[in-house]
Amino acid sequence: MTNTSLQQAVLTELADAVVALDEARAVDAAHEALNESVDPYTAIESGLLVGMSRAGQLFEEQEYFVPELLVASDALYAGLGVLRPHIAADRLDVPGKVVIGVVEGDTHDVGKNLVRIILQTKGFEVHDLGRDVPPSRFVDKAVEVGADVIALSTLMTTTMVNMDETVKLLAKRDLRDRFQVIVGGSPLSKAYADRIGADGYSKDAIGAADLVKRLVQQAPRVAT
Ligand code: B12
Repeated sequence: MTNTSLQQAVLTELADAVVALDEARAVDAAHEALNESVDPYTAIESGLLVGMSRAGQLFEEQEYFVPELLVASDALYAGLGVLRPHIAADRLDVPGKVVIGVVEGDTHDVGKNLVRIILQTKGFEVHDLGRDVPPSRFVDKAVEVGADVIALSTLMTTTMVNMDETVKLLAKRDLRDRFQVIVGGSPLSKAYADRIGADGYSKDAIGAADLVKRLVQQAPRVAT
């Protein structure tokens, strides 16, 4: 096999391991990816995440149910644990602080965790509030740490409204101008971000890091 086809085979194996709900296989495939010099972020995006999206497809077809999805995300995290330390870290010229979390009512945190990991490897100081986070916790934490950016994640159409609620709460407390707000998650779009008055949207984790960098550079804030 050529180098490229070996690398492609490893990406397929990473995806298959997640679909097969097999943590040990995901770990082996992640090591194999590193041995074959596959870029770690490519291994995550074009390997592990492809597997998670196929598992999601099987959920929609009612072949997989919630327990299978939970084990699929365990396999994804197992592979991620091997790959994560190898993602190249950057040094930032403009440091920034980000408060991140999944909005109230939603417990899907794989995407939020990836965004956090990429932001951290890019050098940002990240305060992760976890999942099912009420609007007031985002606002209170951002004030407490003197954040530059509040990053909101959701995967469910039913909980998107809590992004809007968070932006409204900032306005109500006269804090809207103090923080940049960015949103992401699969049901979202730039149009939705604009509609609720957020400062940015990105469809993936790398884009999220570029967005945060741009927003912090545009309006560097001094922590209070
Ligand atoms: C895995 C999964 C689960 C796991 C979650 C495990 C975990 N710890 O996260 C479990 C099994 C727990 C689960 C539970 C449920 N799930 Co579910 N789940 C999924 C699934 C298959 C994959 C989600 C995922 O992890 N994707 C991979 C990540 C990497 O992608 P991502 O989150 O989109 O993140 C990327 C981008 O969006 C972006 N991003 C994400 N956040 C942010 C934030 C910012 C600021 C930025 C800039 C970018 C950004 O960057 C990320 C990386 O590139 C999806 C289907 C799918 N194909 O998406 C359904 C899905 C999201 N689930 C769904 C449902 C309905 C549920 C349940 C209600 C099921 C039930 N009946 O109990 C519960 C929810 C309970 C709750 N209240 O939260 C629906 C939601 C439908 C809707 N209303 O919109 C989906 C779409 C499936 C479907 N088609 O029906 N689920």
